[in-house]
Amino acid sequence: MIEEGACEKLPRDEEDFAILGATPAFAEPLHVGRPNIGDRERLMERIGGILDRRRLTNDGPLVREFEQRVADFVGVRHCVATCNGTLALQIATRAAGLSGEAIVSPLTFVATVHALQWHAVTPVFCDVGRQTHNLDPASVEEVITARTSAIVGVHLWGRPCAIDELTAIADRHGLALLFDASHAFGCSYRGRMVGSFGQAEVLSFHATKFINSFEGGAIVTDDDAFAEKARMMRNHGFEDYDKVVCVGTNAKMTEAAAAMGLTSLEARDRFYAANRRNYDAYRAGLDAIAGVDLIDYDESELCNRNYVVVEVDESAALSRDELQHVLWAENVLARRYFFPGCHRSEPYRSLLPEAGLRLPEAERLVRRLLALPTGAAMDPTTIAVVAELIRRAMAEAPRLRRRLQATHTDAHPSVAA
Ligand code: T4K
Repeated sequence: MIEEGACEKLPRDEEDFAILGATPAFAEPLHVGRPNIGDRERLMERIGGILDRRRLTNDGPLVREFEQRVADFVGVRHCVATCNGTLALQIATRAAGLSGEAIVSPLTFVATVHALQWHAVTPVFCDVGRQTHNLDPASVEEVITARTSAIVGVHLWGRPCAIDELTAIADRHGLALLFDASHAFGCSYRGRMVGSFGQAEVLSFHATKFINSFEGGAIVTDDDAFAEKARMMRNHGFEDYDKVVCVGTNAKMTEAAAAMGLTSLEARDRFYAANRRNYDAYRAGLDAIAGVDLIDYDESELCNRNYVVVEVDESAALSRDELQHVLWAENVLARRYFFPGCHRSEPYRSLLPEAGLRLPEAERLVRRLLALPTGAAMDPTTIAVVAELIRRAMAEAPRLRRRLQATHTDAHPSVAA
């Protein structure tokens, strides 16, 4: 079974739009990031087992099992599960011994950059490729200085970075190479699973991710020493009872999170299939709408397709922001990931006020990208309606724009809603 959603479409005149006063197309909000849910009975059984065992956290049996399953799936020796991806990034930053500067994409969720700043490593923003949305290797070379200690790549939307090129640059300059693979669990690069590259990669199992553990994350690596350090840092630096050997934090994954993670992982084939089917439905529905381009995934690789992202360019009848307003009024809560770009978010905006000048492609993309709802809670019938709304909105742009200009505002719809 793939279709779990069956989002209720409300009856109304086809000529109408909610932004013009009609009933919204959908009764309930369609979210980007509606969680994928695995087998409920299996989850409840596991939760029951946790209560019976009274082992709730700190390296419990379900966490260990989850770590083993993730490591096997990715094809690495070690998985250190954490309570979220952000702490996994922070621990990876410290375990890799980063200092000085680290090169990072501005087009990512802000946690990637905060993790560096949190450890007093200065993020140096580097531009992304127009097509790939990931770090542009040529631009990476240009921003390496004597203070650079690392490159931190992000596999945005699940599309792997130029891993071979970044590895070559890191090797040539003696830099650490880490990847934020929060979007790319379950994706492959040249036939090998993402998670197995660089010194270590970081995963997120947040509720909105392909595989979720409510909240959760992990560091995956083949480096024995790195894994050992990360494991201790996750638990306050304890090597053993009464023996603290390094600085640490509390980033432990709970047993309940591992129960959800294991249950999600078991359902991954269904999630792959749902996302594939949703992506194809968007591809069909958005076909040949001027200025609206759905991003591609490499058909020869395994991909979770957990993000459905369109670029709305200047040739579109409505701007990205105008389209977003129209969709929000219909209860389609499309998101401007990752507007306005990390370099324009505090504290980086104040620390590096000129950064945008060196980032023309990222600046261009943050004004164009729009993420649309997908995941197992969506279904092709609902997606056909969303796509048709976009098509009709573009066709009736002048009427809609007049209303948008009359009623507001540059306010983001989430503020107005
Ligand atoms: N690196 C990258 C590249 C990342 O994308 C992320 C996380 C991280 C690192 C850090 O990993 P974690 O520390 O989070 O494990 C969300 C998520 O909070 C964030 O985890 C995620 N990236 C980012 C892309 O999206 P928001 O503020 O957009 O959304 P949020 O959590 O409010 O969820 C979006 C919508 O999804 C909600 O409005 C409603 C729906 N939703 C959400 C949750 C949590 C549900 O229906 N049920 C839910 O339980 O940041």
